[in-house]
Amino acid sequence: MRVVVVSPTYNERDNVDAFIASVVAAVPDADIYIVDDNSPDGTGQRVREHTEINPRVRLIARDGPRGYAAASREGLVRLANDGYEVIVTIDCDLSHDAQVIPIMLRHIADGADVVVGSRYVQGGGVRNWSLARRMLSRCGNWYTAVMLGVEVRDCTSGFRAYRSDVISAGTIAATTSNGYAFLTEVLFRLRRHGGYRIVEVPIVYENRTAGESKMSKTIISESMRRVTGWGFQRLLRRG
Ligand SMILES: Nc1nc2c(ncn2[C@@H]2O[C@H](COP(=O)(O)OP(=O)(O)O)[C@@H](O)[C@H]2O)c(=O)[nH]1
Ligand SMILES: [Mg+2]
Repeated sequence: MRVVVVSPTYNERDNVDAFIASVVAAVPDADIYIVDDNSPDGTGQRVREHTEINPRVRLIARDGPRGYAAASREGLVRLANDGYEVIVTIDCDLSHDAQVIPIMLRHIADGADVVVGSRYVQGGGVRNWSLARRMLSRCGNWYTAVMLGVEVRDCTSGFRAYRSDVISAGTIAATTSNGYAFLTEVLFRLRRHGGYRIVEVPIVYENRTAGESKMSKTIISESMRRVTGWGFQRLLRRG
């Protein structure tokens, strides 16, 4: 299988070295793409230095308005078009344990279309997250399940593996979210499309120790608005 690991970054200079090392250790044969939004802290420059010593590492340097969704969409669509068979998405802040990637790849080899690294299945969890952040994540997932009927327990996990046909089907290219709502939108669109096998594997999410979270009120309110909107769309289609 041709596998690529892609990570969107914004101000992750203090994490990117350890991140790349962890992915190389977990999946030495995979290519690694960092999609950087012109980070002011020089993340892109640091990645460029990696590309000179490791040909498996590549940088997609974006210009213009930044956004988790735009960077993820661009990376996924481009890499699917480049002919990779499996695309793994993972955060660069070391919250996601790269050692889980081989487990995800095994599920894909066994016939899964999408594998979601899940905090909310047996064996999964969260370490060092504030109570507020835990509540936000739990409530968000509960609301999403109620509104959208998506059966995935952790809809906002960005640690996933996609068989690239899933991306070529237009479900991901068609997304319109800006923030982390993108992650829910992808699952909602896959569900509406139908016929995809989505598997969850447990992950223990570690809160970042370097750099800052980009979670914001704008991102939270976008998620609430979007999930509510998709929920009503779903009800109307039924009726
Ligand atoms: N390219 C890009 N990456 C982003 C942006 N916002 C967040 N990220 C990356 O997305 C991943 C998750 O973001 P993070 O701030 O850790 O979110 P949290 O874990 O939900 O607090 C990290 O690798 C970030 O660097 C953005 O606007 N553009
Ligand atoms: Mg994070």
